[in-house]
Amino acid sequence: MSKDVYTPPKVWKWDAQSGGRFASINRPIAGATHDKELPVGKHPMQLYSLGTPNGVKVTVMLEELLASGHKGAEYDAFLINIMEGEQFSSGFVDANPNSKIPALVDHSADTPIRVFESGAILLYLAEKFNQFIPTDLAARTECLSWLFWQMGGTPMLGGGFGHFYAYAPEKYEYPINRYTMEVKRQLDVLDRRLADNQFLVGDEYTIADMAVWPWYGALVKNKVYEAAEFIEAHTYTNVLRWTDQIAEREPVKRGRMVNRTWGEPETQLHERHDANDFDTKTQDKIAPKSDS
Ligand SMILES: N[C@@H](CCC(=O)N[C@@H](CS)C(=O)NCC(=O)O)C(=O)O
Repeated sequence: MSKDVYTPPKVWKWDAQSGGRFASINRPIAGATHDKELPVGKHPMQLYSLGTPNGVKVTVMLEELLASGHKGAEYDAFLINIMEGEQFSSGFVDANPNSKIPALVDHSADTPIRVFESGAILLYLAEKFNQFIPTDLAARTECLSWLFWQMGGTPMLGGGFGHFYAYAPEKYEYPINRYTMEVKRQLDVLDRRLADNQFLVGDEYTIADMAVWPWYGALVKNKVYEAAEFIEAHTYTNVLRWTDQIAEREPVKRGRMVNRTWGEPETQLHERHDANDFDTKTQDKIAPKSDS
């Protein structure tokens, strides 16, 4: 237990940077910091994102829809450099008042429809194209339960465990213990579910898998936070089996490359405007390294 005890003042003031990896972009206020419109490409779907787990959920879904023959899912994926504060441009705030990637604007409607929050984007696309969400009420409800499980629970993994284990300027035992306990519990929830189910909703691959996989799959494969040994990832054998199975899908391989700006060059496609971009990749933007 740390000996440094913080006594909060009566009123918190924004007068010092907290340190840590994201200190430069953290602010206690919302809204735009500068005027700049978002670019708009040629396709119905305009995605403004970055290849973090939250971003990958959506690019995997769009690639899955395209692979299933839904031409209406053609998309332009523009890169939002969150370390440079591009999520605070007036255009981005119009698309997502919460200033976080991913944000989607569907231009196929008479009036463009904006969608923010990765879970809402997955649900919007699943309903629009009637795919990757079961039609049977019980299975659909199970799918939504797992989708909301991810959206509600993962801040404990990213903002809690990942932040204090990997990103905080100093290591403190108390928050690391608290969030490790919770993340291991969550992994056990998944592992038990996947022991007798191929996917989260039985035999059907759905948006629930697309939401959960980029986070928990990356965690057990040591692709976020370098914590696999610490959390004994090898013990979650069913999660590992499911992670590998999903990673084999071609649309998943493509989706995880989009808006990715770190790792081996062949794993990155900074922006995606055409299906051929995967074959003729050009990397002309300097962009941030960020897994979450
Ligand atoms: N609940 C949101 C979380 C999105 C989120 O946290 N995005 C991060 C990157 S993974 C971001 O844009 N951070 C920029 C910032 O906080 O200013 C979602 O699922 O869409």
